[in-house]
Amino acid sequence: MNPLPRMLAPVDAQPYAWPFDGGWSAADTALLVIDMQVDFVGHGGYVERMGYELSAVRAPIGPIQALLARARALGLTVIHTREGHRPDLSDLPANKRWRSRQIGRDGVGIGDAGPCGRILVRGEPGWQLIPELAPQDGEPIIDKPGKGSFCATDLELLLQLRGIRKLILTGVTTDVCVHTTMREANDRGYECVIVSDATAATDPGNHAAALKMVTMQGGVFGAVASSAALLAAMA
Ligand code: C5J
Repeated sequence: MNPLPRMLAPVDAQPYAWPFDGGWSAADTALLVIDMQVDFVGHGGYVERMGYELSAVRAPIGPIQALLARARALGLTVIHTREGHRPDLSDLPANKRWRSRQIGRDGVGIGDAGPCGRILVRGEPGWQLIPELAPQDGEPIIDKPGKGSFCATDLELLLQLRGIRKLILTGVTTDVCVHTTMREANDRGYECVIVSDATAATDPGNHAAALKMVTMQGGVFGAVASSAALLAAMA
C-alpha cells in the first residue's frame, strides 16, 4: 500500500490562505507552467517582434525554477503548456490570425515567418519551451491552440486521472493565457493559486490588474501568493 501523502501547510495568500480548506499535498496538486516559450520570452520571438520589452516577461524564470525544483523534490505533478498551431494552420481561427497582424512593426502575425521561424507554429524554434525551464522526462506537455489550457486539449483528462483538484499557476502572460486558464479551471471546480512573481504580462499594469481581479469577490477565481509563500509552505 502507498503511504499517505504528506499534507503541506496552507499558503499565505490573498484574499485567503490557500487552499480554503487548509490542506494540500503532492498527490492532489499540480504545478502548471504556462507558455514559457521562445516566442513569448525569447529574443526574436513573437512578443519582442510586437515591440515589447522582454525584461518583464523574463522575470518569472527564476521564481519558476525555484518552484519547479521544490515541486519535483516533493513529487508534485508538473505540467507544461505550449501555445501553437499546426503547420497548415488548420487550427488557427481567422480572428486570431488577423488580429495578431495588427500589432508590431510590419504586419507579421501568427503563422508568418520571423527570426525564430514561423510565429507560434508547432515545431518551429520560437514555439519551443525555453531551455532554462525544460521539462523533465515524464512531465506532460499540453499543446494548445487557444489561450486557455483546457480548450481543445486533454489537460482535464490528465488531471482527473491523477486525482488532481488543486492548481498552482505560473508562466506568461498573466492577463492572457494564465488568466484564461485560471478562469477555465475555476469553472471546472479546481482550487487555484496564481503566483504573483512567477507570472508576468507584457504590460506591468495589466499584470497588477490581472492579479487584483483574482482577489475580488472573496477570491472570485482563487487566490494570489508569492513564490516565497509557496516555497515556505513546501519547506
Ligand atoms: C498571448 C499567452 N499573450 N501565452 N499568449 O498571446 O499569454
